[in-house]
Amino acid sequence: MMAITTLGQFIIEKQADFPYAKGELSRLLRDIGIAAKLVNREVNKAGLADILGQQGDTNIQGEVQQKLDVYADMQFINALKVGGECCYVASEEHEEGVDLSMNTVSEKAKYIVCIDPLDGSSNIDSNVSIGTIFSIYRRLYTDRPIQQEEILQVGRKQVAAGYIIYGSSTMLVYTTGCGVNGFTLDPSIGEFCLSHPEMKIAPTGSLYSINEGNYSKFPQAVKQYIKYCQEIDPATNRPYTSRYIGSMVADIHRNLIKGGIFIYPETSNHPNGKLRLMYECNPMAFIVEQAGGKASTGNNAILDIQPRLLHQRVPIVIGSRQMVEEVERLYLNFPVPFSVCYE
Ligand code: AHM
Ligand code: MG
Repeated sequence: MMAITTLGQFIIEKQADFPYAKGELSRLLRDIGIAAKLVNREVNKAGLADILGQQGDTNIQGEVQQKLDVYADMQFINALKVGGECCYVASEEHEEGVDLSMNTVSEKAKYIVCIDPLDGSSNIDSNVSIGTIFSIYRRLYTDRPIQQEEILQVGRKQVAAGYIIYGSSTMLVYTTGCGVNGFTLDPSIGEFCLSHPEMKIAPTGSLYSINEGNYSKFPQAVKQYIKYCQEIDPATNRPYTSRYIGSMVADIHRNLIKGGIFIYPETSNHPNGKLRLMYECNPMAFIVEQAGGKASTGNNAILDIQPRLLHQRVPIVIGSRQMVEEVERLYLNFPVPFSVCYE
């Protein structure tokens, strides 16, 4: 029988690789893992409990909040508050971040967490996979109240990032900058168990994921790439297969396993795209790059964008390295026609 490694054991083993680590990041990851299990429990019984449907409030993006969004946000923030390792949470559900540094337990906390507690929530009512995305930064100063520049750090400064996918099984996938590992929740023991060690994305693949309904609003480079995906060329395994769930975590997770590309570009009516830099694009970019893939706006590496706003949107092209590079080549031929300003 194969020995099981739980997420908790794995985190502790990895901490031993860093002799000066004091365990704070390990505890923070553990806290996120615990909250994920609580959210998973509610997601799983969503059709049974009176938790499906909308809460009646809108979040700062003007989107209607689903009840589960609110529940997930509360669980993650509570776990981070009680855990004491995080001093500030930037969440998709809050216009301003949540400052935890006033709590005695977190006043010396060294970490900042950016989180989308429940991404793809428009899929909840139809039982389609949804996810949580998180990103962790180290504080720059510990002798003053939290500064804006500490919250808006460039993606390359992430110390850890991960996602949880609530799908046909529930998985937690994360990186601390030394590769990517995936854990599947075993409901019989209530533990995330190492199931996908050292995940790697294939250099190329045959899946492309994009909301083609927006085709007429896409920039020329993306239109050309879609044509390229649909052309017949047995040498490059084309035509590719189109797969789009409409849940970023699920789309990127599938492409990570099978090889492929996910694109949410700028459009004529949304010149900065839809997805948010701080808690959607940066963490997914860190994970995919750590797995050997690439993440770009079409012109620039996602991880090199200097954030200016907490809820800033950016176009994203992410996945198998060679596929992303093909899109970048097309962007060189067709410069962005819209006024992309990454805000
Ligand atoms: P959300 O944060 O409001 O859930 O929106 C993000 C989601 C992503 O998961 C997904 O890739 C995208 O929105 C789908 O958008 P669209 O319906 O425009 O294709
Ligand atoms: Mg989201």
